[in-house]
Amino acid sequence: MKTPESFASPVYVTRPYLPDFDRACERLAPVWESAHLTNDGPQHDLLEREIEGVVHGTPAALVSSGTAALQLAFAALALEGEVITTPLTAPATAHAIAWSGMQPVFCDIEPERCTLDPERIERAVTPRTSAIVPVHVYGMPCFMDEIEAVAARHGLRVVYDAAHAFALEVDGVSVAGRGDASAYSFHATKVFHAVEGGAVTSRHADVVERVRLLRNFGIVDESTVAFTGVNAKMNELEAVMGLLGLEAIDEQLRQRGRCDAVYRERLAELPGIELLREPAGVRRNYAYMPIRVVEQGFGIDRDRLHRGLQGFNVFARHYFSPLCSWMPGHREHASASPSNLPIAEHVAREVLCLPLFGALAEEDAHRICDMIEWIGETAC
Ligand code: T4K
Repeated sequence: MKTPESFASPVYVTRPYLPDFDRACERLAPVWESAHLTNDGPQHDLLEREIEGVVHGTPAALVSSGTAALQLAFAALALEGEVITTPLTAPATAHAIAWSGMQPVFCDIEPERCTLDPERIERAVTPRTSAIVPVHVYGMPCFMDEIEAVAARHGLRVVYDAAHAFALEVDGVSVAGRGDASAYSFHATKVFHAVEGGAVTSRHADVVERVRLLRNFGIVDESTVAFTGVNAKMNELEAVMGLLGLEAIDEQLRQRGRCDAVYRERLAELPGIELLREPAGVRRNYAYMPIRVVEQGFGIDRDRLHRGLQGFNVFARHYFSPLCSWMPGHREHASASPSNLPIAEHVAREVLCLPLFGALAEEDAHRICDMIEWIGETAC
């Protein structure tokens, strides 16, 4: 096989969607004219309503980040004690639990989608457990029916970390209304973004109302502060970026889907490369393109492939290694023991997320597959 040609400029794991600059200026003009920059401005309120449309009418409250969405959802539900979660996630998930004064208790994942294993959750429940925080990691929906059945048996709340789940639907229904709440991230690296930002969605309208107060110090009006809130508001500039992003989201998702299809077609049969199975009945959002590099089949391990791709100017990422259970502040807990998390430990050593974003051309995805094939063939 001929040595593939490197990309002239770096290809990152993701690239945020940027609207046309003149269009952005046009949409920003009303903000300049009104000088209303934050605190429930008109752009903010418009985006909040648009997001409720995306999640099929589930009530939604915009916040300043996905991390704030988790923390405010926990506060709105008055969670305490222990919270069962996955170690294969961004630090934000476990950190948000800890910053809320709770103990993250790690439970292993299942290998099909790399989400929390419902069968293992039950063993982690103690009298101190108040909730389960599953993550729709890589945009793969969790096994929600099974998880919610465990929660119902033990009287636990379920807060989904939906940072990767924008526009994700199962059997035609948005995942936003599942459990007691979902926490979305609208960070620049996400499928849909507002530069920074996030949202709490919940089928319980009172939970969303509480988040709306919590994000603004608990202020009800000029004379009334209901409780101890915080500043977790999205501002008008971010809201405009979000509104502009929504104008292009369908095409962004379609292009991600086209590249995902190229990767799947080209890599499915490659020895030593494993893909997550596409679940039936799911409207995917193609948030990430995780592959597993099995050294025995591929010839070299994940880290060597990672470095090999860098040699071609391709900057894949090993999300989510380190596992949260390896991090100081979390690794001391008994549930963080590798023997408790065998599948997550395995995945963390093999996973590599390939570039996937709306501006990636199918041709580029093909070139990245050529590079992976070449690295595998020549490295042995
Ligand atoms: N739950 C889960 C499961 C999450 O994944 C996250 C966030 C959260 C909760 C919390 O949500 P937020 O509070 O962040 O809203 C990134 C993001 O910073 C983080 O939001 C995200 N997860 C995590 C998975 O990824 P890094 O450290 O990998 O980002 P960084 O700066 O290395 O960016 C990755 C690549 O993206 C760069 O190589 C180039 C490209 N990029 C990035 C940014 C920020 C751009 O092209 N432009 C940009 O502005 O954490």
